[in-house]
Amino acid sequence: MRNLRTYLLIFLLFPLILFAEDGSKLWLRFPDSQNGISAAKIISKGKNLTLDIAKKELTTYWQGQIVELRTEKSLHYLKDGYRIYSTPEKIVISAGKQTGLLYGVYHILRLQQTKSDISHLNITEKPSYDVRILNHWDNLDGSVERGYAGKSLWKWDDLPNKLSPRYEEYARANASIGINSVVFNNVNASPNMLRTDYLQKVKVLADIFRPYGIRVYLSVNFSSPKVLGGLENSDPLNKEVHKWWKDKAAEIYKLIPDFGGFLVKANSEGQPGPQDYGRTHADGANMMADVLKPFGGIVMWRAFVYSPSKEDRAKQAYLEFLPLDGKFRDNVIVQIKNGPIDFQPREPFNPLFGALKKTSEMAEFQITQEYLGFSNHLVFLAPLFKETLESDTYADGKGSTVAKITDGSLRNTKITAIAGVANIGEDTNWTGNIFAQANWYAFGRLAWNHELSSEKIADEWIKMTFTNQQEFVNPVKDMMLSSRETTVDYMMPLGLHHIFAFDHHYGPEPWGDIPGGRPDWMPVYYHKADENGLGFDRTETGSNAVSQYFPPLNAIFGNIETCPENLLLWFHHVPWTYKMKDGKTLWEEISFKYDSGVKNVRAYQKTWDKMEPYVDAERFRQIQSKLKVQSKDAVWWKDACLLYFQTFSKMPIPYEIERPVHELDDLKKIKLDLKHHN
Ligand code: GCW
Repeated sequence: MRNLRTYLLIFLLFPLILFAEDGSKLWLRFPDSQNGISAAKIISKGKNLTLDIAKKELTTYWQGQIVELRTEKSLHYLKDGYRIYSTPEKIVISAGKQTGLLYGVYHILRLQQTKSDISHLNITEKPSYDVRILNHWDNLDGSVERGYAGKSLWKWDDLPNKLSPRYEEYARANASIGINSVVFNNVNASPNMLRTDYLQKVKVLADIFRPYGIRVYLSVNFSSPKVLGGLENSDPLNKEVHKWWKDKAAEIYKLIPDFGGFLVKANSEGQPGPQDYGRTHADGANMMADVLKPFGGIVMWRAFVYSPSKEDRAKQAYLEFLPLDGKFRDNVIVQIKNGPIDFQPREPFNPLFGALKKTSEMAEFQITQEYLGFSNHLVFLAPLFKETLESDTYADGKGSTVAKITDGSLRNTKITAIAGVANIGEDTNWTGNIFAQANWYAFGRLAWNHELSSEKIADEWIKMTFTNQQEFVNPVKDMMLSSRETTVDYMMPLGLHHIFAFDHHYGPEPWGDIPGGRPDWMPVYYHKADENGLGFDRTETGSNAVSQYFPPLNAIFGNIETCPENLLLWFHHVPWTYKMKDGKTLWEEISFKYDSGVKNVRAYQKTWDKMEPYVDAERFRQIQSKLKVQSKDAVWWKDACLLYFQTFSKMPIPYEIERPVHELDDLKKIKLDLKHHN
């Protein structure tokens, strides 16, 4: 009897389980042609796993005319790109490689899903970057550094025998937006990653990903020869060390012939590196590059290096790497965070971009929201990514944007690449917040084509993920497009940075100054509030970080009158009474900024509540509830920062704005128990 009831229940619940709107489908919500009419007649020659996937996607989801898939040698110059054009009878997708055909198929499915005109197609696409890579900061124990979507997707204990279906779903999602490379493990890398048993697990994942056009890479620990190989040291100039890496490379390529290469964090935040042996970053990178070279592998060497010294942290990577320009092998690419400090809500671009004239450079962005409210806050990151990419470095004269410096169009760069630190975990909806899926999507789309506008990317994502109804698309798009600026306003307006709670970085702690702690990890190091004013003097009278920028930027940033106001406190220590362009004093301006951040989040709540008729109840509620948290957090940020800075400015919070609802002393007592796994 009981059994019968259970069966009945399962039977009744089955449709609910099947159609659960839990966000797991991401933007891949193509109408199933089983429910409609599949008109996909595919003409294609050849057989190959990638082509099989392309065909399967078409037969399952395409509802338009006949599609011909055709590889053409003459299109090799498009790399992973493709051509799509219409003839009266059919749509032709042609590409130099099968992966190009797969990307072309996702392109027309996207057009179908966004209800775009597909009657006269004439499209040629070539990706902006060759290597479009996600960096997972996943540890072998299943934790994820700075991960806010549950544990790691990679089940190392189950591999290589037990395979989660999500591995393939993940590969498909990446392929659908053009991501073609993956680093599985944290840059704070365990030497064990290179153990033979782990490499066998990696091989199995590589085999699943390969048909989706994805190559795998690993973060490696510089001390691996010593820790894993039992050698005396890991000195890059030690012949035995070189041999160890050479043998390791051979072992890897035997298992994974198309292995991409290594990502290395060395001599940074306690990680080992060549400097432990008096060698340079170039010595370390080149040694690895040499062992990978015969197999076609590359080294992505991170420039995120700084130590607690008298020198302004923002200047250190540049000082370290500039003397090494021209000393790196041609299969080394220096991976540079978008800003000079660390993925803050707003930073100027990193002055290393363009400065290394004889070295390949790539940008690293953070998709995971370490400094942007974790997976609780709705912050659409395309505008942040684009702000950096479109920044003019002036390195080779006007128009030397970060995008052009890194995509090879300005310089004859051997390798072109772009990296995003993944926000993906085992949560059902992959990213912990449905709107955070848009950041994974945006990174992929910009890696494919950095000229796409944020507006276009948001528009596509909303239509694919939710609905094409304009009543939904327009307000939600507005909300997404303004969300990054809103977050800057309630967290760190006008160039403020790194005033987060210690270690976990969730919430405000501008008063943070732990006695005996590393000064460059303390908020007071960054905002320098005192009775005169606020901000870090990086002009000639201060740390002179401005000198690391090419003219005319050094002068523009260095002059308080010409410095863009959204970076004012990054570069200047500004008097509280300083008159801003709108006539307000700095103190008033900053107060209004915090207030406007809060008001905008409240407005997002209203916008979202009105969207209820257009979205399924499940996703509606999830997002509604996240916005409540964001709203509360925004007030927390505003009160904490204004009440604290007021102890220096000694001026009233402008009477037009909402009064604080917290006591500063209470806010100072908040200690969240959010462990971060290093
Ligand atoms: O911002 C810091 C993070 C660390 C991270 C480091 C890095 C992986 O707080 O968690 O370590 O950046 O990028 O190496």
